[in-house]
Amino acid sequence: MKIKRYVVNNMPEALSLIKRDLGPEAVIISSRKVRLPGWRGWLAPEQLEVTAALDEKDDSSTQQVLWQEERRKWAQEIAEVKTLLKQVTMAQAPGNEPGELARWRKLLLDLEIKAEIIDQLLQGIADNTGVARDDATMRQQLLDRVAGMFAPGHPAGASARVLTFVGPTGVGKTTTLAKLAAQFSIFNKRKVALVTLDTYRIGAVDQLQTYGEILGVPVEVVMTPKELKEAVHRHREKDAILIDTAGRPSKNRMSIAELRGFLDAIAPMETFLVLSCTTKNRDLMSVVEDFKVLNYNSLIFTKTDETEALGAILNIAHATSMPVAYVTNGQNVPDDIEVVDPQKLAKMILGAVG
Ligand SMILES: Nc1nc2c(ncn2[C@@H]2O[C@H](COP(=O)(O)OP(=O)(O)O)[C@@H](O)[C@H]2O)c(=O)[nH]1
Ligand SMILES: [Mg+2]
Repeated sequence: MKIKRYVVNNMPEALSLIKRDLGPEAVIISSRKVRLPGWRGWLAPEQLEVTAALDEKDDSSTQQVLWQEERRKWAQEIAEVKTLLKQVTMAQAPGNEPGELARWRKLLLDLEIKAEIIDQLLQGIADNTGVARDDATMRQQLLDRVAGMFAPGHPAGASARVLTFVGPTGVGKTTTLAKLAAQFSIFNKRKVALVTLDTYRIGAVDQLQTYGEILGVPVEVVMTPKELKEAVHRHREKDAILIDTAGRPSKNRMSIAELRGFLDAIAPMETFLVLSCTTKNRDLMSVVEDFKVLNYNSLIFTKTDETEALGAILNIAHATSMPVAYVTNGQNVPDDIEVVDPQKLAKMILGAVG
């Protein structure tokens, strides 16, 4: 600290001297009236003694450093809040997503995967700045997430002895049954019998009988629950009995209830709900509801060869929590059928997107 003392006639004189010597930052630390020493002091007018000081430590620059540090902290905190807000709005308003994530959402929508499922698939998949990862990483993560949404596959029909195929008209029940009958009897060397309840449609019995003849397996046509029970009993030594049903318009509860009467008579081990990938999502949703009374326990999707967008498989499997046992991809018996598991389904649905 620099201290200086002045003896002056008045305060304005002191102030100008202090300013000249110590600069504008100096402060007055004391002032008092004094007389000059000796007899002359008594004759002359009183003088003013002013002591001023200047703190040489540069306070202003220290203050500035502190202020800058404070500002840096604030800026950092604001940035963090901004990122957080961005993530929250992103989750709530898909329209605000960064370009990459919005592009992925569009790709998934094009596959006809439901918006709620897409939300789940994309949730938290971006890095913490809200930017989607690179394509390969995104694709792999989506494959894992889609696979994770499927109920674990089970070796469909591998050991079940009585298998029933239910579902709407024309989805491919009889064709799928024939494909499986061929696989079981030709490749797995299992003893197979076919039973049909489909006596509604002209040609339905013929269709199954033709397959039976080609494969060399017996075909039973039954008209009542009692006949069904007897037919199943007659083939008790078979490894697999595959039961075909008439397609029910899913809105016709009477006919679904009637079918239930047949199934109750035999309590099948495996009931497949057969659905076509070419059916609209909305209609598929009502089919899975309407057929619930038949206690189906796994799903088969047909006609994957007729559409590019297989999102329906995920939508329905997710809504029903049922495993998907098979998908079929063409009219050829017995080749156009595949056993599937969650990983395979994920690859099939995502296809080449990304
Ligand atoms: N493209 C294609 N057609 C299929 C598939 N499965 C069945 N179909 C055809 O769909 C039509 C109806 O099949 P069908 O088995 O009689 O159906 P159902 O009424 O459910 O028994 C037939 O022309 C089949 O050849 C498939 O996976 N892909
Ligand atoms: Mg049929």
